[in-house]
Amino acid sequence: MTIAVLGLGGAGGNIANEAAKLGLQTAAINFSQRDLNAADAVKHKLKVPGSEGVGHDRELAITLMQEHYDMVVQFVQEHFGNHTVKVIAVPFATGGGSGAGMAPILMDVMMALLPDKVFIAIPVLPGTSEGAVSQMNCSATIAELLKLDVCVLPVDNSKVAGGKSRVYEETNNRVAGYLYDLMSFTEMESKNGNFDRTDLCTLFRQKGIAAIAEVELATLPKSIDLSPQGIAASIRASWDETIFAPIDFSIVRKAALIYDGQESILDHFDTGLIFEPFAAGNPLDLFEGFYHTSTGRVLTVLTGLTFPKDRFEQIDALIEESTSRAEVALDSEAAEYTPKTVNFDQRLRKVPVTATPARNVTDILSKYRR
Ligand SMILES: Nc1nc2c(ncn2[C@@H]2O[C@H](COP(=O)(O)OP(=O)(O)OP(=O)(O)O)[C@@H](O)[C@H]2O)c(=O)[nH]1
Ligand SMILES: [Mg+2]
Repeated sequence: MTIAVLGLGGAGGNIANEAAKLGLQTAAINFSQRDLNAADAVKHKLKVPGSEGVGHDRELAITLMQEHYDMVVQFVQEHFGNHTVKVIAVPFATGGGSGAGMAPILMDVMMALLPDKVFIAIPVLPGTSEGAVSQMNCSATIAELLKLDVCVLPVDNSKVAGGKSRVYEETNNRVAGYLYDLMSFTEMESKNGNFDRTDLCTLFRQKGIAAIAEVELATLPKSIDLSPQGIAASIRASWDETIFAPIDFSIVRKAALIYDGQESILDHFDTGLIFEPFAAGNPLDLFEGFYHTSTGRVLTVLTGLTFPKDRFEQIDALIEESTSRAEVALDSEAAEYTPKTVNFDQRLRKVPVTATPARNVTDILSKYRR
């Protein structure tokens, strides 16, 4: 099994669960036993002691992780230390506490202890309608992750339309599906060019931001242009429609271009045209795979991309906006409440001189006895 999935926190466990259903090797770590129970297809689970969930308190997750890191490290080594595991994908939400707190420390430690493995951090960015705490957890987590020498594949909840359940279902299934597909391609054989295990590892050993995109050439409208220009345009359009953070088109270091479809259009793939949006002279290292089991699916993986500044400026703006709103609320009279009774005619409040005796709980309860 080349790719294993280690889910951290609730969202991470959900993604690992989808991967487990596809047959990938998986494990999950959480402070919440209930979240772990929900990931019912995941075989190996670790409940870290100290708290039942951390309720978005990322600092608490970090402290507990520091206290219990021995057991966590031992768990990961036990299940993923095996030499058949080459790539460890680590999905987790950045907006919560558990996964967001655990991920940077755990990855930092595991990368030092298992230097032969390739790690992929898969942080989930909160939707733009989520609260300031989620946005703050997100920016703090990403800042820590970027300091590590690791490939970061940020899933972006704001890229999928619809309610929470639809967003989660779509993103979780796609992430698990892509990991599964990439692994499957490395196990297939083709006379026209293989995307092998070494390619997969080299691709993801690249530090920086990553994205995965797909397009089905066969399901595009009949008028689809299968000329080199047409195919390149379809692939480039798929880069704008991923479930991952928006792509910054300054630099791409490595890429995989995997085509699974009719052999006859193979010659129409012009990589110069396809990668044109990236500034000329990019030191792109391209891995290709051409298979013929499907009707025309193109999967592209881009790694070593530059940081999606605009998306994070949006997160910073959401944090600032909510911080300034909170400050206004604290400063203004709006935060004070003036009870109407203050202006009430005080004569009406005169209490009879004979005080009523204090009532005890038993008295009150006795009123309700049947
Ligand atoms: N894509 C996706 N996002 C999710 C999913 N579940 C939760 N989220 C997102 O993740 C954030 C909440 O993170 P959780 O994973 O629930 O948090 P946690 O790591 O368990 O941490 P605590 O619950 O605070 O202990 C929310 O902001 C959502 O944006 C999921 O299954 N898929
Ligand atoms: Mg949780």
